[in-house]
Amino acid sequence: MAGYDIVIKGGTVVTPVEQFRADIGITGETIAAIGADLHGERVIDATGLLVMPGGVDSHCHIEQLRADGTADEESFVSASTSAFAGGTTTAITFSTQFKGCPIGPSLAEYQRRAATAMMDYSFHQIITDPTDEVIHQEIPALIAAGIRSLKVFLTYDPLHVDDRGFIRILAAARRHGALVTVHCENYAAIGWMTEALLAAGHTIPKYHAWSRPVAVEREATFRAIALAELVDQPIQIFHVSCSEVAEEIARAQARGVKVWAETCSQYLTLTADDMDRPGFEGAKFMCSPAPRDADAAAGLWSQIGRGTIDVISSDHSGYRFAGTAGKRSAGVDAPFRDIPNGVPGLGARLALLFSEGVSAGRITASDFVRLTAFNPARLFGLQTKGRLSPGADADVVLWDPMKQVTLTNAMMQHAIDYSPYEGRAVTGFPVLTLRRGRVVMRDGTVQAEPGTGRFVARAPYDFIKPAGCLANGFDASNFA
Ligand code: DUC
Ligand code: ZN
Ligand code: ZN
Repeated sequence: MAGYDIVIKGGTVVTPVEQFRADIGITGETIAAIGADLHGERVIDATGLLVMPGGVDSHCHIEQLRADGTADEESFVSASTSAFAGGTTTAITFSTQFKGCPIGPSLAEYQRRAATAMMDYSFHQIITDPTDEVIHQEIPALIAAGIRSLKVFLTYDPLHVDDRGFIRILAAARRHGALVTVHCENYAAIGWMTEALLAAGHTIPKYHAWSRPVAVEREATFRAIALAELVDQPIQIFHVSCSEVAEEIARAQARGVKVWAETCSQYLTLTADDMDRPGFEGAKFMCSPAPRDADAAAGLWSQIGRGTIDVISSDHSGYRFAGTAGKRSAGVDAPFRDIPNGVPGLGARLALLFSEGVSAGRITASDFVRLTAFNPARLFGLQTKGRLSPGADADVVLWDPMKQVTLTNAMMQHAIDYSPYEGRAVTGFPVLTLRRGRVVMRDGTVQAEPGTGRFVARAPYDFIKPAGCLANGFDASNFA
């Protein structure tokens, strides 16, 4: 019988609001129909499985360029493999501006590298040096090219920008239509605490968490929101690590500020105690903000339940543990200040969240779809991603909700030689991934050719429109 190129048959379709038994018909790269008794040239049996949109991971550091011209070890090819293995089909990654340099050349190099991807991708542009040229020429140009999100670091040498620079970036985003994402930690406070800890001989990885307690993140979050409110520019607060920070965001949301919040799998599953493992092991769990404690994770789940936090990403940022290029790049027992920050999580994100969220009864499968695919796509203007509906890209993951798996690094299929989730038991696991109508993973085996991923340019969309609330009604955003 005539029909679709592919029909996914007999599964339970999960949308952001409901679950129902239906078939999905795919024509070419697109979902063409959802309904009963669909027929196709090829049938994928989904009996007993959940059928969900492929994950959208809106915060991944992949092949990120360094100032010396080298790049992080996780390539677009290895990251795509890991993403597909874990049920993710789209990622937003980071193009970096280096201080004292224009954006253009590093963005061009980054685009060249990203062209090897198998997953679909877009970029956040990190702005470190908001010069007149950057503000008036480069930001408008990259936004026009579909890179509709900027990232600002309020801490980290050499990336951080001061408040005046941040305001200039917010105003440029407002003028040209982009979301601004913010890494919120207080630069001076971390510097002061770090020097004090090192002077007292506290150098091992566990002191990373001591150098940046909750107050440091809460203050910067409050300040980022206040400045975004001043300019009337929508923002997303990245990697919220605890409820106290989420409370700052909830207060602003309640008074109508366009501020959204992301947390990451590591803040729901790791704690500061992981950085206190023997020897250098703790370095495997170091990221910023630092993981807190079990109460903080419980607080995050409750903020997710309240709707304060509506995106869960991985902040995938992998550094190898062995050798001298990754976590040990500053030496074998380097002080915590000099150990690269970041944990790999692109491949593990969905399994961790399904298990800790859905299987543990904290959220529904529809919540899971909203938090890990639908909301990130919607908030970042990826119009054809993160949903199963006619016209959307046929990015689909078939999920066995009962499958019990013990996570290993080999399963992650990334370029990093460890996983912080090694040995963790999860219930629920992806068994098949389709990217734009192509099966790219079946039972853990990934098959896709480098270069088949696609850059997703993002057009203007409602979330990035200013709220229209300006103090005294005066719009200063046209002032440089
Ligand atoms: N924190 C970030 O902000 N980026 C990458 C890794 C990390 O830990
Ligand atoms: Zn960050
Ligand atoms: Zn990050």
